[in-house]
Amino acid sequence: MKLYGSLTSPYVRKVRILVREKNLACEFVVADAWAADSPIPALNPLGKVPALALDNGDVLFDSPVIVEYLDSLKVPALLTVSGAARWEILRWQALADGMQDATASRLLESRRPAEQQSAENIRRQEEKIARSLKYTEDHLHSGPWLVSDRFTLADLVMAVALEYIDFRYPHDWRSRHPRLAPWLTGVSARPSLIETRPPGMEKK
Ligand SMILES: N[C@@H](CCC(=O)N[C@@H](CS)C(=O)NCC(=O)O)C(=O)O
Repeated sequence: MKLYGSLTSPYVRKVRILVREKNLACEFVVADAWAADSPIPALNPLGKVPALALDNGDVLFDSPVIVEYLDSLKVPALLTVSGAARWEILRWQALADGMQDATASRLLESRRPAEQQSAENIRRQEEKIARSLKYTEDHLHSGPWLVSDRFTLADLVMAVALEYIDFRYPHDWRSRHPRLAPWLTGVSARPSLIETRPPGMEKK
């Protein structure tokens, strides 16, 4: 298997962490979705990373699809649990992906020429992020994990989303969410997170 993606994409990082946590044999191919000669549109018509090329020639894309496939290959399952926990994990993934979508939208808007920027769009994205941070703080349990009594995809995706906010929208969310900050410190100490941190992303 080959995983195509950039070093800075949080969606790609999610998959890389899962590969590392499950010790799967998967080559990582660095590819820039935005480059004129990018191999990505030939793999994914949406032109986005991550894309996972399987050994049989098939290609999977969209990180939730890829993590579900990879998780099914080998125990321990980080997602493929049954019952209420499964829906909780998938909801955390939807929230984390949405936080990344909002952070990326805000970044792209702020990089447009000043006269073309929409302050309204930036404000809307920042509100989504603020509400999601509060939701996460409000739904933390007393233990170290978001769902069940062990590390799951929920912890993985939320840690990636929070570190992406620190990377692309640095602001003091920690003082407003005093339980979330130590929670992230605990999860982000895992080797899988340390090894996949993008160049230039400092650990808080
Ligand atoms: N829903 C997709 C989002 C992937 C995504 O937005 N990737 C970005 C990189 S962070 C990308 O490839 N953007 C290129 C483009 O939009 O043309 C997923 O979860 O895989």
